[in-house]
Amino acid sequence: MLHYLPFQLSSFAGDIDQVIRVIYYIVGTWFVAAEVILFWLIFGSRSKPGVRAAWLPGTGRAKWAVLAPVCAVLACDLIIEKASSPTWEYVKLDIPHPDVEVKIEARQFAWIFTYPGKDGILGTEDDLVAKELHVPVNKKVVFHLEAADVLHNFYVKDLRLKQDAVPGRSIKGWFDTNTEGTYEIACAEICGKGHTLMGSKLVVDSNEAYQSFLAAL
Ligand SMILES: [Cu+2]
Repeated sequence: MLHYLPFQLSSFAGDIDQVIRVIYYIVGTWFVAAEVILFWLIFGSRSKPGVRAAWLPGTGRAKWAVLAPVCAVLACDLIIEKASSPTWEYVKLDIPHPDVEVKIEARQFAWIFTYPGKDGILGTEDDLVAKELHVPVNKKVVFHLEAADVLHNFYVKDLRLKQDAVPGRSIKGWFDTNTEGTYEIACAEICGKGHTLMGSKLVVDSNEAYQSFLAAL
């Protein structure tokens, strides 16, 4: 099933897939174990002639029937934590120096992308506005994600990037890309009647094509 994971467009996509793999195998093992125990209990505990049901007080050896799974779940949590914390640090805490900076605004039901104009500063009068997100390939893009009305979520599956957009907040994040092409942007938070139509495109351009895109805005 894991080979259905989408293309790895960002430098952190492989790391995130690795975390998904760890969780997949841990949860998969638990699922199989839980079903085996469930059916064993159902069929093993059926009424037998001459055997009366007994009440177990949950002390002595019986308490380990509860404590052992609790300890195992805690151990699995720590394994997932250990596997995911370097990725979390790389993606969420170490925001790199940007090659491109863009403001991403989500509103019912569209995405608006704002680039700095000639002055290179976002939030000034010469800013450039686009309906598609163009970025140059192999560059680091830092975004400032905002929501104009309700909760939205900026989701690009090929980047393995999914970030809530929260009204009243500007959330900073980053990504990079390794292959030119056009990729889907979706809103991953049910935000109203037009939610399913709230899509856009991430276009990863060559450097020249990106400059032409900016010049045409
Ligand atoms: Cu939305």
